[in-house]
Amino acid sequence: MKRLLTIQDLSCVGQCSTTVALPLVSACGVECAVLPPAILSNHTAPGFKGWSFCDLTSELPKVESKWVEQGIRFDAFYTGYVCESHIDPILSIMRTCAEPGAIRIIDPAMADNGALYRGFAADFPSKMARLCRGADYLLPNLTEAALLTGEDPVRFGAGTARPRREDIERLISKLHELGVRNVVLTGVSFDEESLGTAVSDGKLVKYDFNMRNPRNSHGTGDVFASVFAGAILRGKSAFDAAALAADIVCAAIEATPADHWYGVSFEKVIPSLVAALQ
Ligand code: PXL
Repeated sequence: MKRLLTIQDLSCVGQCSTTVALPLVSACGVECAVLPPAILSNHTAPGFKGWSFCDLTSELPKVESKWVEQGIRFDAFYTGYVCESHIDPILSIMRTCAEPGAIRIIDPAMADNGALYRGFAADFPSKMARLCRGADYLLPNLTEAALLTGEDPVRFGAGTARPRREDIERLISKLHELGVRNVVLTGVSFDEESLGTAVSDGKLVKYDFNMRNPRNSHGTGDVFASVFAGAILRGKSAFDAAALAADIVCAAIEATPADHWYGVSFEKVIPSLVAALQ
């Protein structure tokens, strides 16, 4: 069994980051170790009125040295929502605790709908870009992709934005120039009805679309990235992993009760994920 380390916050309530990654990566049949660089009472998206934030930056080198002492290494790293102070310690852990050939899956979780999440400074994307360099798979949404490449996040990522194929492919080339091997861009849409991903290995861009669900759901990026990471470690191609992840996201949105506002009910679709990877 492959062993993956996910590094992203622990939001105690909210169905995002670590509380999504641990069950979904495990359901894929991949061992999931966790390293939360911060603990929050809940996520920071609108709906919650506030949040507590316990920063664990100073713990990261201590954890790393214990792992190095004991020869604990990982086949893959999957990072999500992190803050500026976490980036150098994470880069160090990904160097010192890697099995030979370990892969890096980076979700630059910092923005959506044309804007940075609350709490991030305007220059944060340039810090996140340092974490993206050397990624085997980079999983931005359109807003994050624009912010990482100096493009206009509103033009690409706001609700009404519908960039053309040539714009999408320019964005993807710029993401490869950051030092990324494979780009999996989410939130791509060329018409009203569909929403999908563009998957690029630097030579060819392939698109996959599902029916758009008009509901505005939170935490879907984390569901997508977690299933993608698990499926990659189970030997799927980037395109097949992205297509499976998108199907699971759609099913999770559909399974979510109408009055459930802070996340999606991914728990209900775990059986179909397990079956898909059997
Ligand atoms: O789902 C991304 C995410 C993760 N962690 C925290 C968040 C968000 C999005 O808002 O606030 C703490």
